[in-house]
Order: sequence, then structure tokens, then C-alpha cells
Amino acid sequence: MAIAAEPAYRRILDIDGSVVGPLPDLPPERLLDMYRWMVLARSYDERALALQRQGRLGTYSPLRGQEAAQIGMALALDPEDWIFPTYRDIAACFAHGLPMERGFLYGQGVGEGLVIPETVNVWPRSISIATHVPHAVGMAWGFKLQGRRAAVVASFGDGATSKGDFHEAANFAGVFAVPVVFYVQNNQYAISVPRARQTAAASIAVKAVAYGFEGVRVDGNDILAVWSTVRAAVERARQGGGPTLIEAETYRLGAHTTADDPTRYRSPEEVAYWQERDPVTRFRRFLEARRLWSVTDEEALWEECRRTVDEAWQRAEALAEVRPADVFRHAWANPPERVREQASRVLGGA
Ligand SMILES: Cc1ncc(C[n+]2csc(CCOP(=O)(O)OP(=O)(O)O)c2C)c(N)n1
Repeated sequence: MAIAAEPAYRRILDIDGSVVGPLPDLPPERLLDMYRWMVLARSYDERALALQRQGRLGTYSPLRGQEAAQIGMALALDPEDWIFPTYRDIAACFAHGLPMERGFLYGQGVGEGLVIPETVNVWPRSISIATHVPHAVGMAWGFKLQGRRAAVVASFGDGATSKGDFHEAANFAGVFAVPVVFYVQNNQYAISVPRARQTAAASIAVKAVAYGFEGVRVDGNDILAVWSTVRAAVERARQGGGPTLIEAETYRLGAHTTADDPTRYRSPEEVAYWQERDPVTRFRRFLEARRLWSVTDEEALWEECRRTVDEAWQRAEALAEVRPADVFRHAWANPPERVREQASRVLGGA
């Protein structure tokens, strides 16, 4: 297959929700399910931030603004497909089956928060930038060797594309034509480093050309465009068509983490520009225009989602037993002296 030198750009919904591209053939209940997941993602995000500020959760990486990019990707997968996520991808993990209380348990510093149920095809979230990308390719290669029809989505940020791990993984995936989708949520920043300082290339998607497979740019705040683009890429991967690099262009509306102050590196005008492109509002306007949604529905949905999040928090609180000793338990069979010293300082010699 000839690879286009210039990546295609996909958008279906304009910022006011009007249709400007080919609509995927999805029944109303699927569209409403997508919207429900986006509102659930935002509800979780708001609650997690509040809990962190109350000192009840550790550092949290807000996902506000990236709901379409995460939910559109996750809902485009079949249950046998895998997601290799980052710390920020918690909403994608939920939409692919991770129980919500695991998100809270993780934030509470409880080991169980990192345990993925057997039936859920989600890898533990990677905090080390890009280190999970070669692992995703390895799993996809395994699927190919076993003749399994499943695809793997490696999700990461624009910043991760400056790591060698990404390039090694992409090169290998191209050569061995493995069923992987490199899914870059380009949220315009890697902490305070803007996209323009990340690469001199015109896009991130164009990097795929050098590795011999297709790169696509998609409006990452348009859930229908994200869904269609990811769906096409995973279907092609499952059928032996090899990898795709998708660059979902989006924006992190909140801080990098709860330890960050974004007002130090970006202007209110820039944030306002992206606020107008809010993915949740955009999709709601589309649903309203098609008479699938009303103000009453909106109120009821927010209430339901907040209740769902609250119930997950209650379950997490009931399960959470914070054991400081756990921090030292799983990394070393024989801890070196400095780690033993740290442990005795933290645990008071216990
Ligand atoms: C290997 C490694 N180096 C550095 C860091 C510190 N760090 C945490 S987040 C981050 C920026 C990542 O940006 P990006 O990949 O664009 O993802 P985003 O946070 O924007 O979703 C860095 C450098 C890390 N976690 N891992």
C-alpha cells in the first residue's frame, strides 16, 4: 500500500456541533452512550480533583478537555483489544471495563488500585513516559504470531514522541506489521513544554511515513471523528494491515497534575480558545440539533453520573487500607541498604 506523504485530517463535527464530515453509521442509543461516557469521565475528573484538594487522594492528572479523545478511542475497540494507557488515560480505562473504584484506590496509594481484573484488557497505567509503547508492540506482535484477531492501542502524549522508546517501537511495528495503533493525544503540552518545542516536524502523524505506515491527524475534540478513525485503524490491524499512527489534536484544559500551575506557561486567551472547542459541549450540541437530547436529559444525566462516581468512591473508601509498608514490598527481593534505610525511616523501624 502506498503511504501518503501528508497525513489526512479527519473532522466530522465542527465546534458548534454541526456536521462537516461523513457520519459513522451509529444508532441513537450508541450516540447517547458515547455522551454518557463523556459526562461520566468529566464527573470523575471533577470529583478526583476535589478529593485531591481535600488530601484524600494523591497527585492526580486531570483529563478535562480530553474526554472525546479518550472515550472515542476506547469505545471504538472490541473487548478483546487492549489499551496500554498513561496516567492521564483513566477515562479510557473505565470505558474499556476498568471498575471505577480502581481509579480511586490507585489515587489513595492502595496496591489493589493497580490490579486489573482478569477480564479487562487494560495494561496498568504507565507513569514513565513512553516506556509502555514497546511493550504494547510486543503484545501485538504476540497476537500476530498466535494468529489472534485482536489489536493493541498504545496511548501516549506528544511529549512521549521525543523518547527513543516510541521510535524503536514504531520502527519494529512497521517492519513486522504488527496489529498496533499508536494513539497520540497531542494535548499541546508536555507539562510546560509546548508542542512547537517538541518537534520541528509539521505534525506528529507525519512521523509514521518514515516507519512505513500510515499517519492520520484527527480533531481529538470531536468524538465521532476519533471513534471512526480509531475504529478503521483497529479493524485494519486485526485484518493483518499493520500499524497506524493517529494524532488526536486536543487540549488539556486543566493543569498537568495537581502539582502544576499552568498559568505560568500559557495565556488566558489560549485557554479560552480551546474552551470554545470543549468536546463535551460540542457533542451535546450535535445531539440537541438531532433532537436526541434536552435540558431535562442533561440534568438527569449529570445527577446519575455524579451518583455513579460517588458510589465508586464509597466502595473505594470501604476497601482502602493504606499500608505504607507496601511502597517497599514489591520492587526488591533483597532491598539495597539505602532502601532499607528509607523503609526504616518511613516505618519507624518496623
Ligand atoms: C521517563 C520519564 N521521564 C520524565 C518523566 C516526567 N514527566 C512526567 S509527565 C511528563 C510530560 C509528558 O507529556 P506528554 O507525553 O505530552 O503527556 P501529557 O502529560 O501531556 O498527557 C514528563 C516529562 C516521566 N514521568 N518519565
